[in-house]
Amino acid sequence: MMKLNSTVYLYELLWVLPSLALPVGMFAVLLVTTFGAEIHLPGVEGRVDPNRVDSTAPFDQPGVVQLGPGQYEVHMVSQVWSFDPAEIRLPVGAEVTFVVTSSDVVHGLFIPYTHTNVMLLPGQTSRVTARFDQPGHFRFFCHEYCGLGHHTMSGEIVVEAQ
Ligand SMILES: [Cu+2]
Repeated sequence: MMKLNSTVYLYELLWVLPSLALPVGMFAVLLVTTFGAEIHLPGVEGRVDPNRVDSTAPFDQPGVVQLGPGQYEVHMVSQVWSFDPAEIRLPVGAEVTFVVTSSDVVHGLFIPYTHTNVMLLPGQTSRVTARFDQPGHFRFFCHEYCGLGHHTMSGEIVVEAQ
């Protein structure tokens, strides 16, 4: 009788320990990615009056600005249901910071094959950096449902070989 009981406890222990190790391990992964790899939710990069986007720098002049050799900034405005600029031309190897806001409702900017995936909130500025090492045409999309024309809200980045 005693032997059976201790075997049962051993089996129980074998199940309990992994069930403790799993959440502890996941928490450790969370700490490493947050503080080690700095993967976290974006903070507030900047504020802009959503009613005055048209007349507030840098959104009064949407487009591509060259900051230095291979360094670019794209000032972009999203609205129902388009991006301004909708076509962006860059040389291959460009490192680009997208500075984007919305002048009406919540939109999103998703550029496949890059790490670019941000929400665009009216009143806030989103800032995200991507590198384009391959020539080609890269479509980008609004990925926050923003009304009837949401599925038509996209643009294109043309990366040109030097
Ligand atoms: Cu949208």
